[in-house]
Amino acid sequence: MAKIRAALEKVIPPLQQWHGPKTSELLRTPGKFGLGQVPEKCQPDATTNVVCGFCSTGCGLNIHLKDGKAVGLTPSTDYPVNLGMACPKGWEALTPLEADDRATTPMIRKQRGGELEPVSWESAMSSFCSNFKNIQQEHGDESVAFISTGQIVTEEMAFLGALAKFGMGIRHGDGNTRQCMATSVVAYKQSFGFDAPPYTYQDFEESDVIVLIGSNLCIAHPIMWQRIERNKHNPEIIVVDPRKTETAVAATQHFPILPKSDLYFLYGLARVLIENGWVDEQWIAQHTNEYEAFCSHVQTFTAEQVEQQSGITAEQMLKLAETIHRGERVSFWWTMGVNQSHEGVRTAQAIINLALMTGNIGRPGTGANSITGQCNAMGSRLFSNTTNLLGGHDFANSEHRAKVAKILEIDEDRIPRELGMAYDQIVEGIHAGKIKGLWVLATNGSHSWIHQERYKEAMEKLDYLVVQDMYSTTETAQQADLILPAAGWAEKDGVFINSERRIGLVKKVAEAPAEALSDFNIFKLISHYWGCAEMFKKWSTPEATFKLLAELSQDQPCDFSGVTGYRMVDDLGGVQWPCKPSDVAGLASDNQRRLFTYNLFYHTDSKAKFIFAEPTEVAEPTSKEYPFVLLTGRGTSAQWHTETRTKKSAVLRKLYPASIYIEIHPDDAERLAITPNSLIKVKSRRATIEVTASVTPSVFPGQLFMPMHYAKANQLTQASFDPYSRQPSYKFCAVEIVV
Ligand SMILES: Nc1nc2c(c(=O)[nH]1)N[C@H]1C(S)=C(S)[C@@H](COP(=O)(O)OP(=O)(O)OC[C@H]3O[C@@H](n4cnc5c(=O)[nH]c(N)nc54)[C@H](O)[C@@H]3O)O[C@H]1N2
Ligand SMILES: Nc1nc2c(c(=O)[nH]1)N[C@H]1C(S)=C(S)[C@@H](COP(=O)(O)OP(=O)(O)OC[C@H]3O[C@@H](n4cnc5c(=O)[nH]c(N)nc54)[C@H](O)[C@@H]3O)O[C@H]1N2
Ligand code: SF4
Ligand SMILES: [Mo]
Repeated sequence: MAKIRAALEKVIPPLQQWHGPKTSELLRTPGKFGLGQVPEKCQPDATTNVVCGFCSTGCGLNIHLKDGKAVGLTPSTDYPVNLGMACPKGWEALTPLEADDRATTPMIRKQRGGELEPVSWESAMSSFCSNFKNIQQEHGDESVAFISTGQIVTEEMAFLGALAKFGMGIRHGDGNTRQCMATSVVAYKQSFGFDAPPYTYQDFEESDVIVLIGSNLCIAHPIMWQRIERNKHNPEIIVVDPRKTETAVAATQHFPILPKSDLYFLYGLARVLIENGWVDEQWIAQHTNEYEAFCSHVQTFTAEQVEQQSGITAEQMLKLAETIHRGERVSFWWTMGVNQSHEGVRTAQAIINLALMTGNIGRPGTGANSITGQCNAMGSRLFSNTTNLLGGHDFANSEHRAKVAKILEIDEDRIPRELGMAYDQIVEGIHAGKIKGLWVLATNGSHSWIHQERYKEAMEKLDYLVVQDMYSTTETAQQADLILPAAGWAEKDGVFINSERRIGLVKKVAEAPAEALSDFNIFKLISHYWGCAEMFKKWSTPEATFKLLAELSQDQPCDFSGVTGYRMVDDLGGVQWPCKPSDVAGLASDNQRRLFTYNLFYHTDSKAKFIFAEPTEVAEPTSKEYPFVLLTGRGTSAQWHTETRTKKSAVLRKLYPASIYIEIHPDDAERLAITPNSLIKVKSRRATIEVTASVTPSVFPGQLFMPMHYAKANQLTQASFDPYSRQPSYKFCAVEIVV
């Protein structure tokens, strides 16, 4: 073991040099595979800033080091994102690294139903390559797929996409971001011509009207909420959410629309703005297309119809429209209440339309702003090689393929000419017997994917399932044939891109346990054993890869070719894209930049486009048999998704209920004789589960809310998707309470 460990250490790239020795001073030792470098010495006792690895806010955390190892952390006071603040997860970020259930060696299940047994990396690699190659030989390249994440660093995200699609011939691969961001990606691409959230966090402080749609900022992005708290303009804070959330309670106006009535509500609002002349005609004429058609479209959304569909009266709507009209700097923000809908894309575009028609874009405190979710959602959107060719390029565009092939020095024919299947199509492809092998990385679909049973059954149907994770105990890892043990956040180097497009640095400040390797090094090992290492010779270290990605981004809207390396990112407190070489000089004095300041959008005529459609019916409306709407989402600021990390902290565990609960309105509880904290059964067409009743007026009668963090939640959800983005509609299904 010691020999293997020593060999493996040689593929681990160096501790970086933000405050330590320069790269050139580090000892360069070619590794066993000719891939890596070994640091000469550990970092001295010091403090170094890294970006948090939970949510997309991307707070800076000062990691305090002793003998080069992290011993504690405090929020950075000089990082432009969080200004000295952190939420409970950030404060506890180092704790999950120490957990007992870390995956410490590769593990193989020799036969179905058998136990997972530890094996060497050599055996693991040989199993990985022989199984996937055999499947591809027998059933074609298309029969192996991967599902990844928005939570590994951008360099790893890109390496995975390139290795899988260019190196291994895999055609179908998707990111966890499909669960989360696909709607915003499509909405922005169609409306603006590129996937480009335009804002900077300073906008939270500069708006005088802040409109939050389907976003529970206080829980899901607490530090963004703190930025609103710092706003000196006494802003109107408007929340559009069916529930009386923590954010709705803190707002100045709450519009508790009926679930999934957003399109009626937003088109109705647009009509009132137009009828009162509260629109910026001149700006619209100069910078947009399709406005006339949009005006005729919204005429049909009468006050009566809007009230009937959304529950919002004409009087309430007029008040909202007036507030927006009076605002000089109005910003519109949305998150999963919009994206996770059967018509998410058109809903997001209805929000974009409001910003365009009122001229609220490109100026401080304005914008049509999609808030991202995971720490590297934005990195995944642009660089995972799934929904875009690396760097926001297009697989179908031959010039783009030629550019990427030239920079990577690979044969252009290795680049697929079309997008692969989306996440749900991969799952259904498994059921249909088309996909036989699956590689799941840094995501836990057996807990988080919609209609859980169908996902779990798909995993069982596979000939071969590989799970690459920090922990061997996740629901998905428990179904694996092979587990590859991964280093986690702070055990490796790379960059995340946060919600405001800021590239921020993650550094290796802790050792991964035993034989666990960074995802980057796992990809290197795979490329070696697969026989395509030659293709990735330019991807020698995370930083070399970062520079490749910067080169790939050149001339794209997300161009960051002015960023010369990690040290620059570190010195500047993160860098927002775009950052061309000509932008660099201004960065030191202006590190809060927004897009569209010159009203130039990314379509060929530089104009933005009004896009709209008729509302459609939800896939599973309530009925006599299933009379309640089930909403799902985030429970507390201390819980992260499927809880593989946050449940490892005793501090965080104290901040939320230990077992699954459901929120129900007091009137419904009384009618059904449900007492607070009693166990009740909730039934959907998929499953019946037992949960604790939390009786609270935060939900309205006829609606229930369940946090997604408990494993059972997705047993109930119904698999329906937005037709354009294929994002799951997690926030609506019909259920009943069995008394
Ligand atoms: N503590 C914590 N923070 C997180 C995460 C976490 O797991 N824990 N996850 C991160 C990730 S990946 C994401 S994507 C974000 C998600 O951040 P948010 O989207 O803010 O969180 P959710 O609770 O999923 O959903 C937001 C709100 O949508 C509302 N909603 C439901 N249906 C509708 C509807 O039809 N219309 C409207 N207008 N609203 C509706 C819900 O009531 C809910 O309050 O959070 C990020 N931050
Ligand atoms: N009902 C319902 N379901 C939902 C949602 C909802 O609102 N309602 N929200 C959806 C949304 S928006 C999201 S983003 C998803 C989240 O769903 P998931 O992505 O499945 O959630 P996580 O628990 O964050 O899973 C990340 C996994 O990666 C592992 N990991 C962490 N860091 C690393 C690393 O560096 N390398 C490797 N290899 N592994 C690592 C963790 O241990 C964990 O197993 O859930 C979705 N599911
Ligand atoms: S708000 Fe998000 S980025 Fe900031 S400390 Fe909390 S989890 Fe980390
Ligand atoms: Mo998400």
